[in-house]
Amino acid sequence: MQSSVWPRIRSLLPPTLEEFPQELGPEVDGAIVMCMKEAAACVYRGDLGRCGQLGEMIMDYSWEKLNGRNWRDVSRDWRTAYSYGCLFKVLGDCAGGLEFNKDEALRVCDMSLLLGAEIMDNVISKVIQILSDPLSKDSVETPESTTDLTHRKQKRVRDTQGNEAEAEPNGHIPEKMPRPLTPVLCANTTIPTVRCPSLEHFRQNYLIPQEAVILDGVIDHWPCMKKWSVEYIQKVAGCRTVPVELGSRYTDAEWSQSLMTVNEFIDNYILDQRPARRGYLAQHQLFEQIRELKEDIGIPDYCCLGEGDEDDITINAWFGPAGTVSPLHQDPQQNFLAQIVGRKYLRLYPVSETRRLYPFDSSLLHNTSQVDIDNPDADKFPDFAQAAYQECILCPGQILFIPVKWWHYVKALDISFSVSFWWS
Ligand SMILES: O=C(O)CCC(=O)C(=O)O
Repeated sequence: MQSSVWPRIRSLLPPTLEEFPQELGPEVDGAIVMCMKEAAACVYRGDLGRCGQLGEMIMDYSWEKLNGRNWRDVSRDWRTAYSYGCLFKVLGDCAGGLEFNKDEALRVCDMSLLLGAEIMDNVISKVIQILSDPLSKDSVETPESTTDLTHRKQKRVRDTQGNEAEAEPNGHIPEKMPRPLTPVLCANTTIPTVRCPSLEHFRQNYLIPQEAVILDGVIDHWPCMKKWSVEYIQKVAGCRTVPVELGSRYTDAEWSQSLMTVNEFIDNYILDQRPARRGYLAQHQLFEQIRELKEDIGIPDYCCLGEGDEDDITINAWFGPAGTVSPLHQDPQQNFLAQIVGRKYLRLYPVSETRRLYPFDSSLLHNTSQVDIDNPDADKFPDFAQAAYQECILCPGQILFIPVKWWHYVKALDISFSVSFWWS
């Protein structure tokens, strides 16, 4: 018996083996080229089990090539091979019957989007679309990926302050992350807010003079403003694999990145906020990877004042718990930071203050200040206290314009989802 998705997935492939692309470049070992030819032949003679096995072999072998060197030195040929491995593995999985695990197939597709190269006119994204269709229901759902939170076995109890908390299996109630206090802002440092300014007003008063401003009322019509919540993200993206930043801030030595499903991220870092655990889904590929989320947002109209095309705009997702910090840093493009869920505190310093902010010397961190804004060391950074800044609490529905290269420090005051648009 075959899964119900199989006919739709099969229809994405060329009708004959002869038309199946042989796109592997010269860097790929002959043995892998042979595996790929054999896997393609298996598809057309209906031996999908073998096709899946070969796909897994190609994935494993190319994985070593992808991870054996610096990412920027990895050749596109091996990334292409990795994506073909993923495709064959998923074809094998999807053709299977009862034991077809949709979440595992989605995981493999995401690995291809994250690490591989685009193949066969973006076939992997098309497979994801079919797998994500709620009408394809014959797969095995694994407990970790179920969107229903009630499956979790941990007992809910009350902590010492009467708040509901989850006990660990040994009955210990974990210490909860204290919610950050809402800073009180001073009138003369507060970033001004304007409601729906005209393009010309924004250009004359903020873009040309390079002044920060909060724009109110310009994204009220984006579907995300009504739809997005933790539950919604779980529903549309829970089973998707994404990179997550682990650690309090990227300047810390123990900071790292890890791949996990959105559900794992939400369960372990959003809903379970222990001080020792910090995770941030901060990613510029998220909207390319998860099209359902991209459909919920727009592009701020003011981006048309830039010189680039819409395709040149980088859209980043920032999803994390209260207390998540992005250390003081600057970026090389203009930025519209749109706040969708929760509030964020931001502090901005103009480029002219760079000397007082003590950027790191290293080429990797030259755009990051050494000063810990929450706890500045006046002995090491004596001029920092004199640096002039502006600040704001960015609320849902607002966009903050951060001029190019302005330094910005960000702290989430609530569970927060923001979307930033880097444009020039
Ligand atoms: O929201 C954040 O944590 C950081 C945002 C940011 O740095 C950016 O959009 O450039």
